[in-house]
Amino acid sequence: MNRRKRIEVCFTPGEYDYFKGNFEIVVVIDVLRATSAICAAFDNGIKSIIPVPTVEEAMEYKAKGFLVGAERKGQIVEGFDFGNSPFSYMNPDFKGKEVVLSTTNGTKSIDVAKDAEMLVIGSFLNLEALCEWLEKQNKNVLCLCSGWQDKFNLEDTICGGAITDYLLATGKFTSVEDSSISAKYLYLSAKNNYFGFLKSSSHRSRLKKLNLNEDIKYCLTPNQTRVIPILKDGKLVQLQE
Ligand code: 3SL
Repeated sequence: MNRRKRIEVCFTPGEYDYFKGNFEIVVVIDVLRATSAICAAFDNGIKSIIPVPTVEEAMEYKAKGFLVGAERKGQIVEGFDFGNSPFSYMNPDFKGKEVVLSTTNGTKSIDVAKDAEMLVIGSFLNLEALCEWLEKQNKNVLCLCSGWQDKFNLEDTICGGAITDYLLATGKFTSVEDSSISAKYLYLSAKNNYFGFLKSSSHRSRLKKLNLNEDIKYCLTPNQTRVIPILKDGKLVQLQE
């Protein structure tokens, strides 16, 4: 008998331990902006990204001569080459390069889940390609939302809900956790206007105050790329099918 696989949503990296070990694939999501920036980077020809959870580790790479980006609370950390805007990767100088990246929540989630059998990067930018690929894998899937400093956030949850909704509709998956069911319903409420739905969300307001409205619009525009970044030996590279 062909049993259905699970698709579940974990709201924050702080809750990951409760889900850990039951899923062969973990999809790390940080819509605003880390995983969107990572997808944009691969779409623009970057070779690899070394994600690091702390600014101290990022500094060590910088001292060794690596090209290093670091963001905290939405801003570029002083002394680093770039931050977390997807637009920074559209610079042709990044093509074919390896970079190091540390962000407030996104690279922390990657670190928390780095021992998963497969860790891939999800965002609205690569939503369709990712869902199609996940459907074909016949594996249990966990969407790990990065949230904000271990608190729930709306944008990652609706992206996890979009993946859940797609996979449940195939009939090959099931969800048993209330987090996954609520993520799906939040997605269904948001899907006709992500930007409007997130109007008063905390991180949208935070980024708006930093004049990053164009970043928000870009990150909330689905299906701009078919790249699927995957973690291999501590580095994010583009999945080759
Ligand atoms: O938390 C993160 O990893 C970042 O994406 C936050 S920000 O959008 O750069 O502020």
